[in-house]
Amino acid sequence: RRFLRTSAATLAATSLSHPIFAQAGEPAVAVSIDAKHPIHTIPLNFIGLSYERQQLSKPEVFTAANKNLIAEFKALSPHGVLRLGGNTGEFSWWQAKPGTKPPERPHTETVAGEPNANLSYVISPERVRNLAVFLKATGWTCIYGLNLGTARPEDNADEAAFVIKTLGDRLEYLQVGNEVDIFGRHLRDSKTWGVEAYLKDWLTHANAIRAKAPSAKFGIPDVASDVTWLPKIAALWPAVENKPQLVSLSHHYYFTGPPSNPKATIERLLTTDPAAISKAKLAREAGEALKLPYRMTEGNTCYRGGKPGFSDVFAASLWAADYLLTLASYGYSGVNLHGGGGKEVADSLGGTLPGEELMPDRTVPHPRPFYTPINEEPNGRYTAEPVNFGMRFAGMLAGATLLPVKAETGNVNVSIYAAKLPDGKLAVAVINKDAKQSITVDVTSKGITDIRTLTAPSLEAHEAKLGSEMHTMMIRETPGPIPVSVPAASAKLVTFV
Ligand code: BDP
Repeated sequence: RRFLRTSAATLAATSLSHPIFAQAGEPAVAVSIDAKHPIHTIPLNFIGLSYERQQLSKPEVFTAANKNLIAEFKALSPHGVLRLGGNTGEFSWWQAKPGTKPPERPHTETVAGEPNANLSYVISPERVRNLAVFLKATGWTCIYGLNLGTARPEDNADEAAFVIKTLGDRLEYLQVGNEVDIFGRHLRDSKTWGVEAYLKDWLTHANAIRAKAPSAKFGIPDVASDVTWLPKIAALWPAVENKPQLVSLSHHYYFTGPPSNPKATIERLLTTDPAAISKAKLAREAGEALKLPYRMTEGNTCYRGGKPGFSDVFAASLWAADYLLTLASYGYSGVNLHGGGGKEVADSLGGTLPGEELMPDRTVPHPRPFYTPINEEPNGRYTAEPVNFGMRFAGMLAGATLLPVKAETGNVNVSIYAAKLPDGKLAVAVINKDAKQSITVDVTSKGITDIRTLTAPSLEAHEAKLGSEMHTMMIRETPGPIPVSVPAASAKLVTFV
C-alpha cells in the first residue's frame, strides 16, 4: 500500500504496533455506503440518562456540590438529557411548603418490581432549585416526570408550574406517569385500564397543569413494554379537543428481566433482539403519524435492578453501543439508559418473585442497581461503568448523519454503521460482538484520520476502555479499499478523509 503521510515516523510506529490493517486469515467484508440517501441526523442531545424521582428526593444527589457526579455527566456527554421518573415517581409527592402533610394516597398493593406501597418520596422546591443548578453545571437538560399513579392533578399542577419557572430552558418537557401500560398491576383497575382510560386520566392532569402553566409541553406515554400504545395514541390524538402541547412520544425498553430470566446471558444480549426492532418500527410509525420526535426514555439490559456479571460487564458496553446506534438508525431523538446509585434505588424495586431466590438478597445493603451507567460507591464516589463507555462510543456520532450501509458479514456477529460527520468526513462504526472472530472491514476512501477503540480484556470484564489507536493522517492519492481489522469483542469508530 502506498500512503502519503504527514509524519512518516509516527505512521511506521503506528502500523507496526497496532492491528489496524487486515490480519491473515480473518474474514474480510467490503462495506458499501450510500451517501446519497441520508437516513437521519443524530441530535446533539441524543445521549441521556434516566434516574428515579427517588434520587431527586435525596438532598445530596442533584446539587452543585456533587462535583463528581457533575464530572461524570459531562464525561458521558456535553449536551445530554436527564430524564427523571421511574416507578418511584408514582410513590412520590410534592411538598410545596415545609410542614405540608402528604395528601391522602389511594390504597395500592406492593407487587414485585415496584416500590413497597408504604414508601413515599418527598419532592420539594429546594430539590428543584438544586436540580436547576446541577443541570446548568453539567450542560444537560431534563425531561421531568410527574406522578400519575397516586398524585392529585392540583399537586402536579403546582409542581409543574414551579418546575417550568425554575428549570427554564433546561426543561425539555414534562412526563406524567411512568410505565402506564402496566398500571393495571397495582395502580389502576386492570379490568378497565387501557389506552383510552389512560388518555382520559392523563388529560385531566395535563389540563390542570396547563391551567397553571400555559407554556407546559409534554411527552407521552412512557410505556414499559407495550409500544403498540404509541400508534394507538397516534390514532386517538386527532380527536382530542383542546389539545395540550405534545412535543414527544416515548417508551421504555429492557433487553430482559428479571435477573433470573434464562434469557439474561451475554450470548443472548449480543444478538439482535427482534423485539427492539419491532418496537422501534412502532415508535417510528407513531412519530411519523403525529410528526413528533420519539425517544427511548428509560431502559437497560435487565429490569429489576440488573444482573451482576451481565449488566455490569463489558458485554453491556458493546450492547449499549449497538442498541443506541440501532435506535438512531430508526430515527430516535435520543436514548436514556436507567440507573442511579445507592441501596435505596435497589430497595425501591420491592419484593422478589418466586424463582428469584438465586439472586442477591436485596435486603442487605447493595452498592447499586447493577445496570447503572454511573455507579455510586459506598464511599460516595461516582465511577463510570462499562455500559457508560458503550454510550460514549455511540455518542461520538451525535450530530452526525447516518447513511445506509451494505455489508455481507457472513457468520460474524458484527454491526456496522456509517455516518457523515458535521465536518463532512465519513465515520464508520464497527461493533464486533462476536466473542471469537475478528473481522476486517474494507472501506473505500483516500485515508484514515482517526480511530477510536472500545475494548476490554474480555466480555465478562468489569471494565471498558475507550481509547485511540492512531492520530496520524494517512492519505493516498486515489480512493481505494482501506482494510481495518476489528478484533473479536471490541468496537472501532474509524474516521475517513
Ligand atoms: C422499570 C422502572 C424502574 C425500575 C426498573 C427495574 O420504571 O423504576 O427501577 O424497572 O426494574 O420498570 O430495574
